[in-house]
Amino acid sequence: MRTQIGIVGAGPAGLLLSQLLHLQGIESVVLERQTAAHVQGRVRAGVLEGGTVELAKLAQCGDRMAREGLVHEGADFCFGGARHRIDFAARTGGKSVLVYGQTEWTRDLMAARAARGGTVIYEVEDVALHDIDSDAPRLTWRKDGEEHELTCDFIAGCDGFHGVSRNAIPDPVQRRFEKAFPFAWVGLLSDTKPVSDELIYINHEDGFSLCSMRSATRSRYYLQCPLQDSVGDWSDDRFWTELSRRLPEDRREGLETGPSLEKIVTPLRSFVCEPMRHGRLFLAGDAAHIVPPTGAKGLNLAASDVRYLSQALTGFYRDNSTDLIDAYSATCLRRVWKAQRFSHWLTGLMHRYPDASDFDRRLQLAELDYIARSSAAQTALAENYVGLPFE
Ligand code: FAS
Ligand code: PHB
Repeated sequence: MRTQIGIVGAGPAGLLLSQLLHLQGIESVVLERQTAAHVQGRVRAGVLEGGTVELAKLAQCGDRMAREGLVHEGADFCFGGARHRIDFAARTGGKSVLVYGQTEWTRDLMAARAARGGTVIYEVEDVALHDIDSDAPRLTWRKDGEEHELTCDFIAGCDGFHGVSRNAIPDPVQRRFEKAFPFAWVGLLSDTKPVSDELIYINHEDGFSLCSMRSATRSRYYLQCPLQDSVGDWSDDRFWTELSRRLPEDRREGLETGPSLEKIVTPLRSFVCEPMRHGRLFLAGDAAHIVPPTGAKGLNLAASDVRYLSQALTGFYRDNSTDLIDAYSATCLRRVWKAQRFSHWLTGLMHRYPDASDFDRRLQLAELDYIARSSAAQTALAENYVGLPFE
């Protein structure tokens, strides 16, 4: 097989890149190891920055998102039993975020690629990258017992944290920066009315909680839990009881409980691979970086990488220019590290650290109290939450 761009991974990054390139007349082939149903069934992100929503429109896969997504102009931050709403729109000149599940957007992206005859090959095995230092890189894989090969001009590694692409960057070149957090999140999805119209971030004596949603009838909740916990440790009853305890008193009454549709325990980690480009290989999304989900940046970072990469590849084919290609890694990493900074800061602000001293706890509460009373502090939080401007 021959194409212009070989893409590994059919998650949001790989599908969005394939769609944006197609609209510029650039061919791609996407290789995915799971089934389409498996990819679509993964419940992950829920909050999209305005820049991500704009990119979805540009990719002609944002119609349902615009119809069904929930515009949120603020969120509540709770500590010491009190609720403080931060008005994102007032602090950022009218910017907001859109609540729209990653599963829904993945469905829209899959439909858009299928409608335009995109080549997405599911259930492939043993994808391998070859000759990424040459101008004729190759991908090989196995499917239904048969060996396959794709020659292309460039490879986009969009295969997530556990993919193979990152490892194609040789060790002396590749630098990894990582930090593991001493706690995890247990997440629950339920067809129950959300406890509030907007998200609630809670710093409670017994740990962080987050009240989010996917629609007016589907809720998404998270509780901080010990790293060693597993889903089996968290019955629905235990989850609802603990969530209710951590809610501010005036919200407890309105908590609607019900059977979980899905439960996960996910550890929190920060990770960055530098550079995000080596030869004819570009990394985008979770293949290059992971942020703790506290700041809702993971999916949005994947979208911003793809924005830069699609612009760079378009510049190569349309203007025969390598300027944006050569700048890709540095441009992405400036945005990635700012998102890492915000996610790390918000995680530190909202979680209970097992080894925190009483002094640390007082500092945390003092910073929360400062944010609750300072328009400058609220503006800093809001401008990061809604998404920093693109370069
Ligand atoms: P993805 O991991 O989504 O997609 C990579 C694709 O590559 C997958 O489909 C995988 O099957 C495929 N692949 C992997 N190896 C392959 C191989 N060798 N060959 C072929 N295909 C291969 N972000 C938020 O903003 N908010 C959240 O609340 C949030 N919650 C999360 C919860 C969990 C449990 C996880 C794991 C992530 C969460 N994220 C969250 C982050 C998440 O949304 C990612 O940022 C987003 O999925 C990134 O998209 P991709 O880069 O496309 O990677
Ligand atoms: C979610 O709805 O899954 C979500 C929302 C905001 C976050 C993290 C996760 O900060």
